[in-house]
Amino acid sequence: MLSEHMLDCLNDQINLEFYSANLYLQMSSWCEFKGLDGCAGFMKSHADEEMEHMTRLFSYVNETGGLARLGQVDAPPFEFDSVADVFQQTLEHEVHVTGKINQLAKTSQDENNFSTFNFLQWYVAEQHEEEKLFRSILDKIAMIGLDGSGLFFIDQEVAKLTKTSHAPDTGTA
Ligand code: OFO
Repeated sequence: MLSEHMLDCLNDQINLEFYSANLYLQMSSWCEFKGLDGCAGFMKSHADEEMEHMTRLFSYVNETGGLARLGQVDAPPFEFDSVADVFQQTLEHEVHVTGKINQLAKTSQDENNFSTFNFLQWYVAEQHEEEKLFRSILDKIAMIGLDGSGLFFIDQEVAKLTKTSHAPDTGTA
């Protein structure tokens, strides 16, 4: 059973996961437009992951007797200064999402809603992985640089991460 407040917070998070998916899909379009096929594939697969995050929340709300509600989703930005800008904005967005997940966990704890608190632990672990992943990409960009063939090598390195970036398997939800 979810309180009205908990339900509203979970529905807001559903909306935010949709926005994340659209943001990363839009970024994948920008990367492809710039000939960065590795980065485009990576961001597209990350957009798919965000839709899985959304569906996981959507199912949880409905399984718990609540009504999952889909709201209006803001249009994401579509112009970026560079591939470094894409990944910097991605990291900043993930830090923002981590804050929202932490707030959700806090709310569930304050309400003694331990089922929801337990459900949210998957997201807590996922946010740790996502921030780590995007920080590592920014580190690679700083190391390799964007000059000359640097961009080509970054695109290749990011393409490799598409195959190894998995969501954590905590066995919940
Ligand atoms: Fe990239 O994070 Fe969803 O939750």
